Amino acid sequence: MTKKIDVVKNVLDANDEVALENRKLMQQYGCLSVNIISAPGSGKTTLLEKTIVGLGGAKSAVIVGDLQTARDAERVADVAAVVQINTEGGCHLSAGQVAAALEKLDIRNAALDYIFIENVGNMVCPSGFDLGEHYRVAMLSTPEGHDKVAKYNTMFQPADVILLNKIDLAEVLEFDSSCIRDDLSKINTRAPLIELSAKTGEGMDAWLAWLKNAKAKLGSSK
Ligand SMILES: Nc1nc2c(ncn2[C@@H]2O[C@H](COP(=O)(O)OP(=O)(O)OP(=O)(O)O)[C@@H](O)[C@H]2O)c(=O)[nH]1
Ligand SMILES: [Mg+2]
Repeated sequence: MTKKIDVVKNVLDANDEVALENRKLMQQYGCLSVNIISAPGSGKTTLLEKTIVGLGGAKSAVIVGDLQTARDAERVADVAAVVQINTEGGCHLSAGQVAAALEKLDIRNAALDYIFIENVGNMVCPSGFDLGEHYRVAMLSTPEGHDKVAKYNTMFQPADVILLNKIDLAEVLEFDSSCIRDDLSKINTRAPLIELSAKTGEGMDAWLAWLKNAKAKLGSSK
C-alpha cells in the first residue's frame, strides 16, 4: 500500500520539477503563459483564435493537447506558431510534454510575448498537473449548465481567472450566472469571473485587458 502511494507521489514530484523549469524558462524569455482548462467543446480553440487576433501585434504561440488529430492546431496556425500534442488516450497534458513543445517552438529565439496552452478537454484530470504556466484559466460555457462550479470544484478552486463563454446563448438556455457567482464565493474569491462570447466578441475586451495586465506584471512576484 505504502509503495503505491510513493509511486503516485514520485510522478507528481517529477512533474512539478519539470514545471518549475518550464516556468523559469518562460519567465526568462518574457513569455506570459496561460493554461486553459475546460470541458470538451467549451470554446477553448475559438477563444484562442479570437484572442490572438485581438492582441494585435503581440507574438503568440499555442501548445494544444488533444487525444488525437491536429484539427485544433490547424485552426490556430494562421495566427500563431503552434505545437499539437496528441496524448493518445491521456486525459491531460504533463509538464514534460510542454517542455518538449517549448523546444519545438524555439522559445530562446522566437521572441514570443504569449504562450497559450490549450489543455485536453476535461474538467477533472488537467487540474492536478502544473505545466509551469504563469496563470491558470478555468473556462465553462453556458450549455454546460450553471451547476458546474460546485460539481467540479477542483478545476475552479486553483484558477487565477474564470471565463464563462457562450453568453450569447445564456437567455435561450435560461442560464443563471448568479449560481456561478454564489458557488465561486465559497471556493475562490481571488479569481475574477469574465463573461464573454468568443463567437460574438461580447466581453472579449475584459479578457484581453486581463491578459495585457498580466503580461505587464510579468517579472514581478508571480
Ligand atoms: N454560440 C457560441 N458558440 C461558441 C462560442 N465559442 C465557441 N463556440 C462553438 O462551440 C463549439 C466548440 O468550440 P471549440 O472552440 O472547438 O471548443 P474546444 O473547447 O476547443 O473543444 P475541444 O478542443 O474539443 O475540447 C464550436 O462549434 C464553436 O463554434 C460562443 O461564444 N458562442
Ligand atoms: Mg479545442
